[in-house]
This record gives sequence, structure tokens and C-alpha cells, in this order.
Amino acid sequence: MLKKITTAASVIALCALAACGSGSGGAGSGTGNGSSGDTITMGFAQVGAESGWRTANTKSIQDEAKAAGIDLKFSDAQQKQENQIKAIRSYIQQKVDVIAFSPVVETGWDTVLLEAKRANIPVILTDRAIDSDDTSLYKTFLGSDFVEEGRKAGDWLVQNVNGPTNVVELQGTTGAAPAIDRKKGFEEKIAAKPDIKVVASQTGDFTRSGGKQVMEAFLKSQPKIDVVYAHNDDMGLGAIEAIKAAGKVPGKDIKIITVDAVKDGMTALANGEINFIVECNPLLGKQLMELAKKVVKGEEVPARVVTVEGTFTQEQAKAALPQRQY
Ligand code: GYE
Repeated sequence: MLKKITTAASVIALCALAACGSGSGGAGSGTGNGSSGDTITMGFAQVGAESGWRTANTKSIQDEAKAAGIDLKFSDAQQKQENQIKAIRSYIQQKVDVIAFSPVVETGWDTVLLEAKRANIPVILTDRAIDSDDTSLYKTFLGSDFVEEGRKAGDWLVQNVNGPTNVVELQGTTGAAPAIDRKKGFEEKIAAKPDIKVVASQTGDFTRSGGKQVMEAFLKSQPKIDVVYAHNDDMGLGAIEAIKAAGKVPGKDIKIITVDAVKDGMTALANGEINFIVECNPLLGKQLMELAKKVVKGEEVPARVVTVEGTFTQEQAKAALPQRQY
């Protein structure tokens, strides 16, 4: 990891020296790829509309593009990698100034990103990372530390249960960075208490209906479930429906930990149906537009920008809910 960052940093340094602007002539040059005058055109390939988090993220990007005077071309890939690849190819063809996207899964991006690089269009990763050895394929990655989020969930559990504890895990989209990392960070922390066991773990694709369906199956197949660890609020909310339908009380008979802290999740937390939420901030639009402007100008940007976020207990959710924006 350190090596990767060093390499990326030296690439940035070299570019600064040689002024090797990947990207268009940039704002101010008047000859930007595909845009006229100083207006920057951004092609954004969104994952989909799978969750409350995603809805807030999309709104933030659209609002902040407008506020920054950036011409935004936006596409929704409906959680399919091939759709995102198509969208990126079309942005390359349209000669946008910068491409930003949230990769639905971690692997399989090198070919299309190489095409963007050859077309001199800089790429910004936002929200989710890719798994590639070639860090020259993108300029920066803006988003949360998902392993840390998983650790926060695991820490809470270790501190809040005693004795044998059976956990069922609702994973995010298979192969997605937040699913891989939130699982990893959680496992790392619960290893401290061998009494805590993950007895079943399956993907609910980050959706409410997915979470409900998988939880229904878990309730049938597992004789004893003490805790649900859901990789996002929506799946946790789906699990709540399944738990209620099975005649059990969510938050009491079965404790629930989720990630995101969107309004619906926070409401369930304040009502006692969820026990703990790890925050993941979807409001990345402003920082993304700032980074995009710099990248298009050929200015140096950090290889990684990490979002700052916290956690919420039921009491904290009650206090925070009235001011919650999303
Ligand atoms: O937690 C989930 C969404 O990538 C951080 O994607 C994002 C995740 C978020 O569907 O709700």
C-alpha cells in the first residue's frame, strides 16, 4: 500500500515538473476537450440507485456540480459493471474534461481506464476503490475508509455483548470495496472474543429487498441469531421487516448493527430497532468538484482523500436526527 502511494506521489511530482497534463488543456486554456471556454465537463458513472446512501450521494454530486459551474453528464449503471464501462467509453468519445466514477466492484477496470488515459482524460475514483496495480490509471481516490468502518462495528459488538453470540452478516454487493472491507475490519475486531461467531454471511446487494430476503432465509435456517451485522442501513431495514414478520423484536431479541447513518437508518436507531450505526458520509460532491477543477488544470492532488466520519448510538441518533440532512 505504502509503495502504491509512493508511486502515485512520484507520478504526480513528475507530472508537475514536466507539466504532463493528462486531461485537456484545462480550464483557462480555452481548448478543453469537448467543452467551450472555461466550462469543465465531467462524465460521472454512478453505481445505481440501490440505497438511501446512493440517493444522497447522487444529489450531492448533482447539486455541487451546478454550484461549481461544472457541466455534468450523469449516468446510472443499475449496479452493473458493463453499464459503467459503457458509460465511461461514451464519456471518452464525447471528450469530456474529466471522468469520475464509483466502481461497482473492485476488479476489471484496467482496460477501460487505459483507454481514458490514452485519450488524456483524467479519472477520479469516488466512494469506492478499484483493485489494480496500476495507480497511474486514476488521479485520486476520494471516499471513506471501509475497513475502519468494519472495525468500528466490530469494536461496538465486542464491547456490548457477553457470552456466546451468533452473528449473521448481510454483505454488500459481491466484489464491491465496501463489502470486502467492511467484512474484513469487522472480522479483525471480533477475533478478540472467540465467543462471537459469524454463523452465516450472504450478500443482500446493498438493497432493502435483498436484506429482507436473505434475513428471511437466515431466520429459517439458523436456530439461534443474536446479532445482525448489515453492511448498510437499507439491508438492516429489510432485516427488521423479516424479524418482525417472524414474531421477534428487532433491537431486543436480535441486535442490529448497520453502516451509513442515512435518515431512515437513524430513525430506526432512535426508535430502538437498530442498536448501533457506523457513519459513512455520502456528501462527497463538494470535494469531488474541487478535486476535478485541480486535476483538469494539471495541479497536484493527494493520491487519497479520506472522508471523516463517526458512529451513532441510540441516544446520539435521537439528538442528531432533527438536523440530519439525508
Ligand atoms: O454504504 C451503501 C451503498 O459505496 C459507501 O454503497 C457506498 C455504499 C453504501 O449502496 O449504502
